Parts: sequence; structure tokens; C-alpha cells
Amino acid sequence: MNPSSRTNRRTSLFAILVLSLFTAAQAFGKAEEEAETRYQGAPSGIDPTTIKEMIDTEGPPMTVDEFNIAKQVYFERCAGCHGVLRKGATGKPLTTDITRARGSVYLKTFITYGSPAGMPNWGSSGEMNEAEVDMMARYLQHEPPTPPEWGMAEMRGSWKLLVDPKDRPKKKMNKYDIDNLFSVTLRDTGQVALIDGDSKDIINIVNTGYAVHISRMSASGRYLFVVGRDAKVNLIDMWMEKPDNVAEIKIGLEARSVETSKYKGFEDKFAIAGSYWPPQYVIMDGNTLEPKTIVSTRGMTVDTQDYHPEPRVAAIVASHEHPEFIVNVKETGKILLVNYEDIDNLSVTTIPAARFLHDGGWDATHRYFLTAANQSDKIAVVDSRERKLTAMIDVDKIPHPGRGANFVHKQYGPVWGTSALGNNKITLIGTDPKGHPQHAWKVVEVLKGQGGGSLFIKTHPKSKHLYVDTPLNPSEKISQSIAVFDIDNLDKGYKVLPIAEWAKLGEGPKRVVQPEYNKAGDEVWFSVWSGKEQESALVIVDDKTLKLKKVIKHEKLITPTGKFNVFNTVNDVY
Ligand code: DHE
Repeated sequence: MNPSSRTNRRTSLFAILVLSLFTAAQAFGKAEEEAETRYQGAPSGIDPTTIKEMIDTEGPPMTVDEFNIAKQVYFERCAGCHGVLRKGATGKPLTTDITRARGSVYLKTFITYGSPAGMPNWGSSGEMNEAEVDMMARYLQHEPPTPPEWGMAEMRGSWKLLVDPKDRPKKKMNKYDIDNLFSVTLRDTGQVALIDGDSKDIINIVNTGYAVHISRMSASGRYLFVVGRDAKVNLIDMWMEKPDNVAEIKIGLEARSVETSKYKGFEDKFAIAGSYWPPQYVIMDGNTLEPKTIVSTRGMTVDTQDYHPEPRVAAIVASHEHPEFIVNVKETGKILLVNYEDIDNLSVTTIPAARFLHDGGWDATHRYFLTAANQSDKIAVVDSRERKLTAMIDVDKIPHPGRGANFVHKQYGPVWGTSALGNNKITLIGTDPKGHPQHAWKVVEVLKGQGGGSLFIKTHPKSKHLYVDTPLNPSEKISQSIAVFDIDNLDKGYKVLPIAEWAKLGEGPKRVVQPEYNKAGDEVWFSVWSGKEQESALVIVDDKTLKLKKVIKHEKLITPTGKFNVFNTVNDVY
């Protein structure tokens, strides 16, 4: 793909989100539902030109050009929900046995007008014209073209050891308090900004993968791992005078997660990255990213026990109880405990949970992993010590915790909380089976926040506040502000902090996303996420007074989203 079409894809990635979020004349509930669908259905990182066309005789006639355009549209607009192989995820399955039986007229109506279940109205919204709708309806009646696999040869071919470990610094060569550095995702430029949490200065802008997604730290806090949606993993050495890339690898065609080994004796030894395509995870050397072992996640679903060809790897966390990675497999609904003690004779414990596993985090003791099965509206709890499922808890529509938030509730003891995409509820779950057995693994309280479209909530052991974002809410007033609860007075409701207003930016969606504390736990950072061509900012709030402390603006701070404080990420503080 040439650079300009890649740039166009990036621009369209944002445009699609923005367009969809602010489609006028939508009833509130419908607009909220659409925002969720578009969020799950963001463009795929797979380059459609790498996939061969497969026009077959059983589908309606199409030219090669039409097929190629439709393929591109499918990967940009449909694959996120319906899956690369159209087996269905957030969206319904669209395999040819179904689409051919439904026929062109039915499919065209569906694509034009959408559905109450959240399928966008691509035609009547004007985003696709009649000819495009017709082309997509025909395309769906041909077998889905399969993207290429990505095995050891491809991984090794893409692996670049930019600075050999023996040529790296022997001690920290800079004066930064590394523990208080932040890695900030600059989503649409494919970079991260490394920001000194003390001075608030940008130390370096490091090139990473396309539509970069998350950062994780090695157990020692020296190495930063960044994963892009194009499945590129970058390894950044924080000991360099100016921290920068020392290795990179492409672990697939599309990915979202990366993590490092944290168990005693294995600190900094291994890294793992999971991909959406091909559906697999790879264990790598933690100092070089050299790929060691690749494991496919294709297999049977947890409930109907049908074969699924495309079970994507969602969240991965490192166990503190065993030398294990905990790997969420979305479409099969299974949680894998991948033991890295002997990676040549890998042992994997498979825990049945529910579809479709997405994100999650630890309870305050770091023994229990709580994770969202978002289309089942459940939170699964895994006991990482006993290596088994502890509970499946029913919650309301589409929980989305990020890593969640832990605090001690006055009445119910230690709790972990999640907000939701589908409603304004913040659900608190008891997490202390020893001290508060009557509340453990039960929903003990549901708080009412500003609205649906929430992605992340956050608190800190030293804080008395719980922050809840709502970046996907259709109301600008809500998407551009934050709700903050006083943990000791939850019944008093929330205060609203007008974060985007404080940033004093010009035009743009200015969605306020992902609270992240500094190391001391006395300030909270928010991204004000605008378009690629518009000004964005980071806003820092004093956690005690809830007053504005600092706005960080910079011409290179383009589309900031996730922020990862080194100390909190290493130590799983949230
Ligand atoms: Fe994320 C975490 C997947 C869209 C920002 N996101 C995660 C995780 C997964 C995931 C599986 C957990 C990783 C882990 O813990 O190992 N995200 C996806 C998607 O599939 C989805 C819905 C659509 C897509 O096509 O990518 C998606 N995510 C987004 C965004 O649009 C966000 C808001 C902006 C961005 O930068 O892309 C976004 N996701 C984040 C962030 C985290 C995350 C900031 C980590 C939160 C944390 O506190 O750990």
C-alpha cells in the first residue's frame, strides 16, 4: 500500500469514528448504540492489498475492481464487528451459507437501513451510495478472502535488533525519574510521546506501529513495549540518554495486546504479544523481541463447542502468582494461563469463561483477574493462584473496565469497579473473599454516572476519588467531561470536571479519554482527543482539590489517547 493511501486510511479511521459518533438526528439510545458498534468496528489494521481476490461462480457477478474496492471497504468498516472471516463477533455472522440464502435485496436493505441491534445505516446515512451498497451486497455473497498467515519465517523476517543488548547502556544514562514517565499513545501518527511526569516536558516522540494502541512495561521498569494495530511491537530502552527504540518486530497483521513476564525470577525475561490476525500469540525474548514460540488460538467455542477459525487475542496480563501469562481469547470465550517456565514444552491451562472476552485487570491483591465478556454482559473472575474460574458475574450492558478500579468501600470492603459502553452504570463488585465473604464476587453497588459510552475508570490507593470517562457518549457535554466520585461519599453522586473546556482548544470532537495517575497518586492525567488535523491536549488535574494543574499542548501531540505511567503499569496500580 502506498503512503498516501495509508494516510487516507488513517484519516478515514478517525473520520469514520467521528462521523458515526455525531450523526445528527439520532434518537439518544440509538446514537449510543451506534457509537458502541462503531467503536468495536474500527478499521482493521490488515492491509487489504495483501489479500487475494476470490471471485467465485456461486456469488453474483462482480468485476475484479469491484471486488477489490469492496474488500477494502469490508476491512475498514465491517471486519471489526463481523470478523475477517465473517464468522461474527459483535456483528452477526455473514458466511456465504447465510448471505446467499438471504439474497441481494435483503442484504441491500440491511446495509442501507441498519438494524435495531446496532448495525449502522450505511446507506440512509449517506456514507455509502446506492451503487456501493449494491456492490457490498454482492461481495458478501462471495467466499471471504483470507488474509495471509504470519508464522516464524515472517516474524523473523520482520524482526530488527536495532541496538544489541551488549551495546546498550550499563546504567541509566539520563536524570529522569523513570518511574514517573508516561508513555502516551499518539494514535493517528503511529508514535508514542514519552513525557516526564515531573517537568511535564516531552522527552522524545518515538515511531511505533500504525494506529498505535497500548504500552506495557517490563518488570524492572527499564523497557517499554508498544503495540500498534498493524501488529508491530516496539521495544524502547528507558536507560538511554534519550529513550528510544532498540528492537522491533511484526507479530502478525493486526494486534492489540502486549505484556511482559513479571513473576519472581523471570523479570524482563519474556514478552508476549497477541494478535487479532492471524489468531495467535507469540512469546518473545524480553530483551530483544526475538520470537520464540507461536501458538494458534483457533479452536472450539466455550458454549456451543463449534470450531472458530478466528478467535482474536484480547487482553493479556502477567500473573504474580505463577510464571504465567493470562490470555483472553475473544471469540472462543476462553482464558488461557500460558506457563512460561519451559517455553519449549509449553503448558497451557484453559479456563472456560464466556464470549467475547475483551479487557480486564487485577483486584488490589493481584490474585484475582476480573475481565469483561462484553457481549455476554458478564465479568469473569479468575483465581490466578489456584488457576481456576472463581465466578461469573452478571452485569448490565457491555462492561468496559479497561483495567478497572480498586478501592475500599465503606460498607462492602475491597471492591473492583467497571463502567459500561451501553449505559450509565458503574458496577462495583466485592473482591475480598476472606474479610467480606458475604460480598465477594457479588455486585454490591451500582453507581449512576453521566451516561453510556464510557471506556475507562480509574482510582489510586492514595486517592479518595474515582474518575469515570465517557468519550463515546453522543452528547458533547458528556464526552468532553469527566465524572468524579468521592469514594467515602458515593451516595452524594458525582462532580463534573469540564476537562476539554479547561484545555481551551479550537474545533474538534475533543473526547476526554482514559484517566491515568502519576506515580505519587496525587495528580490525574486525561487526554483530550481531537482529530488528526486538529489540536489535542493532555489535561492534568490535582487529585486533592480537583482543580486544573496543567495543560500540555504541543504541535506533535496529535490524537493522544492511552497514557501509561511507568510505576503504575509495572506494579499494576489501579
Ligand atoms: Fe482498545 C485496551 C481492544 C479501540 C484505547 N483495547 C484494550 C485491550 C484490548 C483492546 C483487547 C486490552 C489490552 C490488554 O490489556 O492487553 N480497542 C480494542 C478493540 O478491539 C477496539 C474496540 C477497536 C479497534 O479496532 O481497535 C479498541 N481502544 C480503542 C480505541 O478507539 C481507543 C479508545 C483509542 C486508541 O488509542 O485506540 C482505545 N484500549 C485503549 C486503551 C487501552 C486499551 C487506552 C488500555 C487501557 C488501560 O488502562 O490499560
